[in-house]
Amino acid sequence: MTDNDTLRERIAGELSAARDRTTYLTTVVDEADLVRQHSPLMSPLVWDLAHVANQEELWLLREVGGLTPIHPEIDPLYDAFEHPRSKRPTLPLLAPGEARGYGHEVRGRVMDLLEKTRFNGTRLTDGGFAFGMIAQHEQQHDETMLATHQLRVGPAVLSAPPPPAPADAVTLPAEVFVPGGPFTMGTSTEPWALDNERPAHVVDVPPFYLDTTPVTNAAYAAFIADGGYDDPRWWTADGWAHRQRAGLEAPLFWRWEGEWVRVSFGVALPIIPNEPVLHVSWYEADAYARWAGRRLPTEAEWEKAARHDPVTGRSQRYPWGDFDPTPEVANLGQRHLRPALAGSYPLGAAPSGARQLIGDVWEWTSSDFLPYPGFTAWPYKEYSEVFFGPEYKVLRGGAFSVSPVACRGTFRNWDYPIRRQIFAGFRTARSASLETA
Ligand code: AVJ
Ligand code: FE
Repeated sequence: MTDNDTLRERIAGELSAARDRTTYLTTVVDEADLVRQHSPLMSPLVWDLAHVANQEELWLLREVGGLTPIHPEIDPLYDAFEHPRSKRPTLPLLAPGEARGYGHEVRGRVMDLLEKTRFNGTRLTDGGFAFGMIAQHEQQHDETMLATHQLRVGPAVLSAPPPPAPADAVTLPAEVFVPGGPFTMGTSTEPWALDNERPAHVVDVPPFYLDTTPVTNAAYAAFIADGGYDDPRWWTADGWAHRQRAGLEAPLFWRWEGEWVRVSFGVALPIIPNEPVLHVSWYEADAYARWAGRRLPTEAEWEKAARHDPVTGRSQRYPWGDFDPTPEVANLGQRHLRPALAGSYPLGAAPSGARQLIGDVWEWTSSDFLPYPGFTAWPYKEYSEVFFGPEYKVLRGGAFSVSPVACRGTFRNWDYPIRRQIFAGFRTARSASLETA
């Protein structure tokens, strides 16, 4: 087999894995549920269904293949910048059957195109970039659709086996030490990395300590029990104003019934104490960290803890090394529908000793979403560039909800600091040198 054939097989596998997940998430509910808006924060599922097909047509059939548009008249309906999510149910969207048919038609032509494509010569096809981007895009929407499922009210329709139990978590230290000094952040070589992860550049990071695992439900419940939501000392001014206005008292999907109960995909159960906390906003994560006498890690600290190998001085692709994620090292890909207990995945530990940096829960960092030095928008400004600025905070590491194809040591996610429907948790840090504390 040539390298081209190997890449072609990998692409075909990633595209069909994405479509399998899309199909699952959109066939476990009935048609009424597909067109209904489950939350003003989310699109109807049927919008995501046609949007992924439309992006696939735009980038692969039209841009790479030079083919004539199939349905140019629907492009504006599925342009995320033309219509906010809250308005999408009022649009003349394709019906579920039509959306599925459109996706099927596009995919059939993409498979023909894939057979003919050589992966060099143009920047879009080099290393299969555009195909990788489209597989990632569909998987990102599969994660968005999973968030819609979590917001949906009604009988449970999703199921998955529980994550594996941790082998040795009780003996773990609470925090790990990351020595100061330069490390390489971002990438110039990862073929399917998106524009905001580029280019690789050296960042000098002072020494710091980082929680070995994400913050747990039990630790977070202690913050609540200590009056953390009623004490403005722990909150930034914006965070406190938001806490007051939105009436925040606990993570989203938690309710008090003499004990804390969490609703997960339609099933209400008491919180699992040692499970990483989920569905907290940046404001809540930041307040918890201050209450704990700590702070959120910066994005550079997070990536250094996750990738820097102090022995070789180089940055690995992942905490565990350079090989792609497997079920033994990280909880990814909706294989389980909840985070694994804190301290799980010893084989996925970073050189720093930190666990679960990849998978389980997205981790809020203290950093604004900004371009790296030398950034250029590619292949379109609306993926990253239009979001750069202080309104968005960076999340790292992916969660159980995201596919490995859309999650790397360099992958950057971002959202507003008030958002909680995403699969976000966090861990805390402290500076090692007093000057920078
Ligand atoms: C990277 C998750 C913030 O969902 O807004 C999907 C991904 N971009 N379609 C988003 C994305 C275009 C993006 N996030
Ligand atoms: Fe999209």
